[in-house]
Amino acid sequence: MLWTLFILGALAIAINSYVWPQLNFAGKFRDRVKALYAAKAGAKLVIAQVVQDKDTGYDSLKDPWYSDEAFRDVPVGQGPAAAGDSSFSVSVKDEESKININKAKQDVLKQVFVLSADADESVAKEIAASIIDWRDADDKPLENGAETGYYAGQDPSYPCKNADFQVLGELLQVRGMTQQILDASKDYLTVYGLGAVNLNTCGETVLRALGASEELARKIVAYRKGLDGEEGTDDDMVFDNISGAVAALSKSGGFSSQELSQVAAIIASGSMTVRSDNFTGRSDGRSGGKTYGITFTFNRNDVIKQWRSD
Ligand SMILES: [Ca+2]
Ligand SMILES: [Ca+2]
Repeated sequence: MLWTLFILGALAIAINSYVWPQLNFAGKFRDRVKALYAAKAGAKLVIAQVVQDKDTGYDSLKDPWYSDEAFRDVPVGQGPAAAGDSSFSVSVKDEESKININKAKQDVLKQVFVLSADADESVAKEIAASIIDWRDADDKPLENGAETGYYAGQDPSYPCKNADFQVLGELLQVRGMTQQILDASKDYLTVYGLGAVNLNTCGETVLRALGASEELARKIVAYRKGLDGEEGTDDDMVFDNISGAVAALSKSGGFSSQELSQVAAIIASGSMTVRSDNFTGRSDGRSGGKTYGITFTFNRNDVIKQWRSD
């Protein structure tokens, strides 16, 4: 009898010290898995929203992938077991709102680093020329640029890639680039797309890097927002055709002839479009105290180009 009590007592201690933490761990693991599936559900929703968006020949922030507010903090699952249990929040941005480092001209690249990272003119020039050298096939350095001849002298040494950038992180291998400049500029840069920037979606910094004055960039974004001053709402002004953009701005009456010719020059250089084909989404799943985040890039044809969880 005494022995039985002793054994039961020992069992209770064992359950407390060993089994209970395991159960708790299992609960945390379960929450983590639920958060993962919530994040995946969010990502699928973002991709479906973009892929199903009817091809109108142009893309803008008025499109549902940007303007649909139902996209924020969506609870997952139905019924009492799942209600309020896990949720996700998502966002998406088109890559054509940014400058493509595989396609952009040298002066555009230089301007991005000056404007976004406050880089010295000479440093920005060095990085811009070295980006062109990094991606071009030849081994002849541009003025201020760098090819294998330069990188061979580094410690450790490495060859110049002489091919397109696969990820923005590769920029850290380019002459003159620093982590600080990359951090400050990366939101304006991309490695995806044909190279033309979408006039409907790009921000002021990108417009300025393409050659617009500070005032003109501000005015274009303000024009796009419409009277309510907000992007992604019904009264937004949308460019449905890049060749009609100057006429549309002119009709609004808010732009000087000098500003209109600035826009015309940027368009004539071939660096602007009204379309977006590549998108980067972010989905954060939550369950219990656990979170799970996914960043993913995909195109209109449902091709996943990058998928990363943190
Ligand atoms: Ca080269
Ligand atoms: Ca608006």
